[in-house]
Amino acid sequence: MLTCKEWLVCPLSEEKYMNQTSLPFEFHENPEPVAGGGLLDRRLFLRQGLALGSLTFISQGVLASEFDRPAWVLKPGHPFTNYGQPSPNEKEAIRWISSNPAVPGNGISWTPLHMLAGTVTPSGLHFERHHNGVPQIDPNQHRLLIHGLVNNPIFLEMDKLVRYPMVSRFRFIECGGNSNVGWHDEPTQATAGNLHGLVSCSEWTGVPLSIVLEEAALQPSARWLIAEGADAAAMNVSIPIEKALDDAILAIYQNGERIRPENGYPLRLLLPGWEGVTNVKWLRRLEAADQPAMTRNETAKYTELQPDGSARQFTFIMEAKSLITHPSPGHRLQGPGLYQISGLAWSGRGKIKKVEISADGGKSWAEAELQEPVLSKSFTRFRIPWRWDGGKTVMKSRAVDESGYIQPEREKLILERGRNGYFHYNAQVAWGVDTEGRLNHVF
Ligand SMILES: Nc1nc2c(c(=O)[nH]1)N[C@H]1C(S)=C(S)[C@@H](COP(=O)(O)O)O[C@H]1N2
Ligand SMILES: [Mo]
Repeated sequence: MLTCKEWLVCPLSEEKYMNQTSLPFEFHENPEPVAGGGLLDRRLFLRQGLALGSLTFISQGVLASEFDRPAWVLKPGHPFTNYGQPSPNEKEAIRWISSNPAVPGNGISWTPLHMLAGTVTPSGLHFERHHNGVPQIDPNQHRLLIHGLVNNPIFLEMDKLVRYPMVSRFRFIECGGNSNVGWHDEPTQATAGNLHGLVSCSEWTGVPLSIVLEEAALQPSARWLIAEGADAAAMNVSIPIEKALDDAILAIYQNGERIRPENGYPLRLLLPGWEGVTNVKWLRRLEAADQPAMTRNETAKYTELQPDGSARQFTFIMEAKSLITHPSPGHRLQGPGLYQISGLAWSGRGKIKKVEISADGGKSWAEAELQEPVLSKSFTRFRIPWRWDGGKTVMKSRAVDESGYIQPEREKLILERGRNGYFHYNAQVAWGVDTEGRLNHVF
């Protein structure tokens, strides 16, 4: 549920952005909206931001003598530490944990997407899904076994694996169950992170799986790889050989440092763009087989009952999605004025091509600015300026990826998949704005 605290969001200084009459833009004072509800040209901030580079943002009229020196200027600071921590003033930017009290190692934690900016998820805030706790693995004893339908079975220690050539990729990981409250009848009221934060984006570094598989020499009948983790759940899933040979990575580093224990230390399988469960953590075994193993997580779980009674199975790709993170539920707009709408888009099929925003409940749309670089199967940050008139409205976003796939309306998704769903909810998300500047989740 909504945390009691509200994060106040003040309108941007209109005069700083708008009234620079000496600036060479076609709009100075009141840029024309480009869509209903007060959406403005997506390049507004960019262009004026550039030209404003030389302007000072310190309020005029403050005298140096009134500018008291704060306490921390008057005495030496703290000594430094071996490993940095976030500022103690940022205690609210934490993961929200939901675990089974009977089995505390089984549960999830959400990334606080509504508290973060940019595109990289700090490692300590990467979402988590554990089936049986976080194993404490001694990397010197950890081994990866590659066996089954291979001509050269391989037994790899970590110190051998790190001698293979590596690659680095910014890639998101999203649980197939992310956003599943979207299937409910009524919109759940919670923050954007607590509704949609089973997705995170890191820079992963490791060895392309194809290199190691080449060494193992797959037999022609090998069509699947059964991947197994070294946790007490011994979680395992079946992966088509095509994906393993395409862009799968034996990931060793996350955002520059060794993967965090929670995210698979010392070795995890990364299958870019594919549902979280296939990204096996604490990877210890890859068995080449001619058919899938039909494990729990590809039969009882992570399958989807369709309206006609059949089940979708092996629905690996996470389809395009977008989410307005700012402003979002929990944030409170402080009166009418100019705001920046910002959020994240991602697609398991490749790059995000376009994100459109509506500030009038879907009647009209305007294209948001995409922050460079736009990377494949990675978070893309979008932004658009918006002048809120103080009235009640609904804002939404929709993503289009490079395959041409358009993030569906909720009604369309439900029409296609029925109401028995739990996984793969990727419909457009709508936030209602009330006249008090509060945001809430609406369908
Ligand atoms: N060994 C093992 N791998 C696992 C899991 C697990 O419980 N054990 N959970 C899976 C699921 S369901 C998801 S969504 C992702 C979550 O990865 P994260 O905890 O790094 O975010 O890991 C997958 N890999
Ligand atoms: Mo998951």
